[in-house]
Amino acid sequence: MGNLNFKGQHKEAPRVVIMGLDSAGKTTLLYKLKNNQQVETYPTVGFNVESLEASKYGSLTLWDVGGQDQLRSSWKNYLEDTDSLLYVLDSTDEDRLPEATAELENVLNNVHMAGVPFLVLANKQEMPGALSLLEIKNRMRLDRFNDRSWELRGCSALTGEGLKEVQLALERLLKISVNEKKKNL
Ligand SMILES: Nc1nc2c(ncn2[C@@H]2O[C@H](COP(=O)(O)OP(=O)(O)OP(=O)(O)O)[C@@H](O)[C@H]2O)c(=O)[nH]1
Ligand SMILES: [Mg+2]
Repeated sequence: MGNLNFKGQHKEAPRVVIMGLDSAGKTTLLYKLKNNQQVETYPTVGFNVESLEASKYGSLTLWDVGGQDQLRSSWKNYLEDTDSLLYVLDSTDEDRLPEATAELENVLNNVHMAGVPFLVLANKQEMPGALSLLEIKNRMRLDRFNDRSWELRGCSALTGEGLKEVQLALERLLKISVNEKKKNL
């Protein structure tokens, strides 16, 4: 029967885009969430898309978009109708945190992203030297984005640590997003 929306009409699965710099761990995360499997990844050229049976919404559609520098100009093509953004960081890549922050700002400033909730995933937390959540929150100045709902979670896409909480946080944000859409109809 598929998903029904609040009016009982057929509704597409909520759409979540996964973005972040190259090598942040987006594709690893996607397949760990989907199959609980560790996969060998290659830098993504284009995108991967998977549906995830995860929530009371039935299924989610997850878009994992390649993060290499020359691919980032195409990110804007994935943002229309997005219900939530998963923004993945390599917590050990301190040098590129400013670049990751600037790219997040770009995405959030896109016209299609107004008010869209987002979840920052501080990935690779199992690695020695990973930045703490507090450091990440402060350095990225995430409080600037308090005009919308956002959350910050730590995880390891490699070991699966923290992914249950990631899924719960995503569901909370999707609930907010879907309720906002209802209000605006
Ligand atoms: N230690 C550690 N390594 C990870 C983790 N997640 C991903 N990796 C590794 O990081 C590298 C890059 O992972 P990908 O999932 O391909 O990164 P990506 O964000 O999809 O990269 P692009 O497709 O180029 O944008 C791989 O060697 C992964 O095994 C993690 O949580 N911990
Ligand atoms: Mg990838």
